[in-house]
Amino acid sequence: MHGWWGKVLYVDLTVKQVKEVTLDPSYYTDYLGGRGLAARLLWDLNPIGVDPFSPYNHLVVATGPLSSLPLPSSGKVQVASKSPLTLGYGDGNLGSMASFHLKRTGFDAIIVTGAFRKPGYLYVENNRVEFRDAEDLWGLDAFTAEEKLVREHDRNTGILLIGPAGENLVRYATIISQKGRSGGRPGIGAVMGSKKLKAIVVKGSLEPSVANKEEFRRLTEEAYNRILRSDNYEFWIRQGTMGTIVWSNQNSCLPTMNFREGVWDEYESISGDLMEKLKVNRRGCPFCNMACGNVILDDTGEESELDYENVAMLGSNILLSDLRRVGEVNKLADKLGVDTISLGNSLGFYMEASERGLVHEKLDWGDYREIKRLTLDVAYRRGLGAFIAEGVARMARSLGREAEGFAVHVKGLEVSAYDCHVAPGMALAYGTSPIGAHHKDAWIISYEVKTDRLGYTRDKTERLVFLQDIRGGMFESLTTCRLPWVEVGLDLEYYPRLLTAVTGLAWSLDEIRVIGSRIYSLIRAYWIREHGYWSREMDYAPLKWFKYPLTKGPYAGHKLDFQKYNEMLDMYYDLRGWDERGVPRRDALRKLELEYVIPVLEKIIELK
Ligand code: PTT
Ligand code: SF4
Repeated sequence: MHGWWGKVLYVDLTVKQVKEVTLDPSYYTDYLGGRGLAARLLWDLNPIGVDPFSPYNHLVVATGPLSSLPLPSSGKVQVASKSPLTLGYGDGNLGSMASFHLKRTGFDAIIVTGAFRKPGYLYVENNRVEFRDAEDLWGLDAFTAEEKLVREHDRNTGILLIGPAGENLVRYATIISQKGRSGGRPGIGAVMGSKKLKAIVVKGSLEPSVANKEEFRRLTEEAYNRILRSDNYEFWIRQGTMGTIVWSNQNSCLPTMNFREGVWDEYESISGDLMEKLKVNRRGCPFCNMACGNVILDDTGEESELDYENVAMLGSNILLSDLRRVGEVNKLADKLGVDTISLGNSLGFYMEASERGLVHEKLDWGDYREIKRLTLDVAYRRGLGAFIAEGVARMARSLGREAEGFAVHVKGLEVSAYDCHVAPGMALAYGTSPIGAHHKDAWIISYEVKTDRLGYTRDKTERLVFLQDIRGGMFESLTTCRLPWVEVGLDLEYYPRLLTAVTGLAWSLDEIRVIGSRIYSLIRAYWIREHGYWSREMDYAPLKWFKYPLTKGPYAGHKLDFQKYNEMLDMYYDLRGWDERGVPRRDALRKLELEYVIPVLEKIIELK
């Protein structure tokens, strides 16, 4: 096969054994790689209902057929497991040299099961695997531990590791790489922590094969040039994702005060324009010619790499109005290995609970000193930090009914940085994202703003399904960065053409969409299997956007309409081939060649 090695590395930490497993070629042609492959492997390998922190939960680190080949922005790697935050399927991706090296080990993925008795790390060099001691790394922050690992091995390795938050099983701990890349929002870092696995260090030297080298070279050269010549390139290079702060404020979707408002009068204090003035460096992922990691010096004079989501969630959402201060909390989150989106949500939720008098220990909006202290306390699960480390859904449940009304999450995963009081399509995107409320599967809000802001239409629902298939299906599985397409308009057709050149098999965008659809239904089946039931309420956007209208900005007085949201959800289910409960229909599963999930689901729920 070209594009895939056809085998994965299976590592059992408990017994310190490894085996090479050859997969049936259909695992690649039907699921591509990255997310698709991970979802299939977790379905196959995880015991039903496994506790995410049990040694029997599997962690999958996967590349795809295009990842880390010399083509635009290909340096991503997927990390996936059963999530300790949502108890459903969870994943994320990182732009990291770990993608480059894993791709060159001769394995398409590393699957980790079991748990070390004492802290350890994995060293994988091509097909050689070492189980190494990590007692001297345990307890160190992710930056310091990575420096030690670089000294131990050489700089030319790929390193994925966790900080203290992962070690202490913070439910939204992530996996970190290269001092500022983070992936696995639904607590995939905590799964590593539960296995006492501090790091995975990979080094690969095999050359992945490409079927049609000449066509591949021609396409990649053309694609790189198109990116450089695009209209938006110059602005993107200056601001990257940080340009979205001003856009969100203008369009009334900048999360403010725990998603109470969509505008903030101090937005300029955290804007991309200000970031440009403070910028000292720019970083990027492997093979990217539109590097977007903008680095400033934070409040303590150290480097902090900023992105829109981090700054909105740790800025406007908790009323912290100074980019250097936001940068400091962002850097702490990276060092500790905690997700900035869930952290900003959890702090914002607690601030609102405090304002309403629902908690004893007070926390004021924008209290920088307390925010810093609590960020550390979350990672070490100290005092109030241990409560906040549980995430919004669990905190709300323990505080009672009133708190559940302002808890901004879907299926337990905290919402990314777009307020949806006036964005029904985006609200549905959060509602139906396959890992809980993440924008990565369908950033439909930009389309919504340009077309029909207030409509609950079939057009938007169709667009949402298309975006999910492409972003959540294709990009997450290929596994490459989607930003060349989203931000500088690289034609989507490049991807099937590149895939054809690499694999030697003929691919069209429509065929890749079918794979996207298959992955969505498989992940839905996985959620149903793990939860043991399903109901459409699981796909509802947060209650807060239906209940409390905006009070500021051009859309003051607006909120989501519950009945119309439900009508859109019905359209969504119809397009996916799912019934009115959100359960895939038997014939839809057959059509997607997912027959193998039918007998499992039938034991849990009646299939229509
Ligand atoms: C992603 C999520 C995002 S998405 C952001 S900023 W964004 C936050 N980044 C965090 C961070 O940083 N540190 C931290 N401690 N927590 C963080 N949580 C948040 O995590 C990221 C870029 C970005 S920046 C985006 S939009 C795009 N996302 C892609 C995606 O999802 N898929 C894909 N195929 N390509 C993408 N390209 C872009 O990648 P999660 P990264 Mg991250 C520091 O992974 O779990 O999906 O959460 O991957 O290498 O840092 O690149 O305005
Ligand atoms: Fe990484 Fe940004 Fe390049 Fe995407 S555009 S590969 S996130 S540097």
